[in-house]
Amino acid sequence: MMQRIKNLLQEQETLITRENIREEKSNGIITRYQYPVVTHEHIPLNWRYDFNPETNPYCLERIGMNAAMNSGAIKWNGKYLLVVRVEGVDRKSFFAIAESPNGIDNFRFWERPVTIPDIDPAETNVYDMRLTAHEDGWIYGIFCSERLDPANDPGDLSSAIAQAGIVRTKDLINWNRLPDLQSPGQQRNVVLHPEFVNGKYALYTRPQDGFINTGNGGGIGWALIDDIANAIITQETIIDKRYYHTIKEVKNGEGPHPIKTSKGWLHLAHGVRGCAAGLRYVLYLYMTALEDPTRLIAQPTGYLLAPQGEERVGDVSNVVFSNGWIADEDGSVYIYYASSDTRMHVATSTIDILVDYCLNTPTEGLRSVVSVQQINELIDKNQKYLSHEV
Ligand code: M1P
Repeated sequence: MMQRIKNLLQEQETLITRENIREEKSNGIITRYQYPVVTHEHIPLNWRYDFNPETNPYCLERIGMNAAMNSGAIKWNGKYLLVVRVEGVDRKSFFAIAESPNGIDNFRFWERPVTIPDIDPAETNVYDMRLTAHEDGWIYGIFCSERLDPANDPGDLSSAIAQAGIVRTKDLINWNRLPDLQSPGQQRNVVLHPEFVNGKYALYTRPQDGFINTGNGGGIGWALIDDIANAIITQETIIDKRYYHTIKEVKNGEGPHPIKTSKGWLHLAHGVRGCAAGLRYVLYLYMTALEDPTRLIAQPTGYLLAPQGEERVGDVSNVVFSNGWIADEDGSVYIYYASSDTRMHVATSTIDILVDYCLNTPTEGLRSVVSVQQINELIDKNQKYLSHEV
């Protein structure tokens, strides 16, 4: 093998096995870590280089990788798995599984990328898979399936159609493809609820008028599906609305499927607002009732996690996005998020802390005057503690 390949393998091994370090500074709700957990540099070298000196005498990278981002997550056989959205330098995304023994470092890709059965030659790009181990016994992956809009004017090579592709597996190696979700409009950020509801499959949806703009799509939706092998949305209700002058004014989308807690379903989502720099994506939490996952019971104001430091910059700057988290048996929660459509990170917390945050953070008041009122209420509550100190 060429010496350069040996050196590259060595460098990659050092990157993969680097210990991740907890950041000391925390608001008590989540803990960030110093290094991204997966980057395009983690992608195996034998996917990128031809190791044969005869056919690659200059030892050039033959297939370049651009990003490792928006990843689904699941705990599987005691390991923490990410179904990473890998994006090549050709702008095409595909899925590949990276596995870690502890959830915070040592993520290593499996031998080969995931092979998704091809059911339509017009499908051009696939991305952002949400994994759900459903009570029916299958593990489902729902992802965005994208193609050029056939109704485009000639010369318009940008307007596209987003719809939800559905696969299922029992071993995360062999994936069966089901027909795409049929929806009256476009869909991105579709997520399968892990339990049957009224005997039906339940989906979190994100109705949108166009490929980028949600238009009249009022927020995160909910739809019951009779047959997952022929999934059709007949009725959709909005359960988490968008509001003027909030972090989700422009659009929002369900992250991974919600975690079941004793106090309700705990949801992670992204919210988007516009500003002079473009769109700003942040992550937020909300809760719905156990017996009725469509009924909101907690809407803590503002964001849980926003891009900071190097997270702010990347291919699509000022973005954090999550479609994967893992709730461990001991109550720990690993929130996997991508920054700026470029790299993957982890933030940790616990179910108890996240539920406490949801139930006891003031609710969005929609006006500055309410924000000031909320601060004054907290100051008043704290008075007696301050006087004790003095
Ligand atoms: O570029 C930011 C994100 O934009 C889209 O998300 P949404 O549909 O909510 O706007 C997706 O393309 C996502 O992959 C991307 O990270």
